Amino acid sequence: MLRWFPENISTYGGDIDWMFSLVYYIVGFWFLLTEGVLLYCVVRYRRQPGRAATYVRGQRFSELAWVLVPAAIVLALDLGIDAAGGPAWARVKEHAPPGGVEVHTTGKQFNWEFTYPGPDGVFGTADDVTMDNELHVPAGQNVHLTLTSKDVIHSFFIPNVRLKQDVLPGRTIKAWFNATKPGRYEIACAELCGFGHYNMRAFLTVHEPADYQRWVETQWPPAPAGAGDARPSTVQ
Ligand SMILES: [Cu+2]
Repeated sequence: MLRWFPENISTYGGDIDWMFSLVYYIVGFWFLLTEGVLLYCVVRYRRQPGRAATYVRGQRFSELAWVLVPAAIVLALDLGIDAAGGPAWARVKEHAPPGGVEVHTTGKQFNWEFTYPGPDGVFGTADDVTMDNELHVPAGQNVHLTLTSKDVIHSFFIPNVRLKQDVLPGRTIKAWFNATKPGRYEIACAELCGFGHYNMRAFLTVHEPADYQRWVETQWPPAPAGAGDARPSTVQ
């Protein structure tokens, strides 16, 4: 595994790291091999007195093979990587597990805005709770994000969770994660989005479930008298 990565705290992070390592080692191997061959040829066939360069027209099959064989190898490796990474990709991008906490996330120059449904459990009502640059979630539970942008293209990136998703104005995109280790982690924008891009930084706080419940009780407004309080259902 690649040791310089930030600590993985998400349930699918191991799959992402495995895919990254696979690509890294395959590309690394071929990079070293091809650069080695290139250096060898540069030295071995350097200009020498009395030796004329050979003009290769690339018409014979033995000459074409220098292009076709590497192209076939690259294609085979690409397909192999696709096949190996397919299940992990489907798990992360296509089959979000049900249940857990839902947060609407909006990118804007130059903040991340997080909106919770509030005590009534419904988005778009008066008791919604919105915070700039603070995402709080319970450990060990699915977190479903609905991502959009108010202005330009941003990219929502939590390195420790191995989640990176482009955020586009005019579109809502779903993403999910399940963070297993309580703590405070950095959220960044990974798309150059304007002069304040460098400062588009937020934090993910992963709480123990009981602490998350306490956070909800202290940070969210109380449920109005007589109205149902949907808060307990946010933590199963
Ligand atoms: Cu941005």
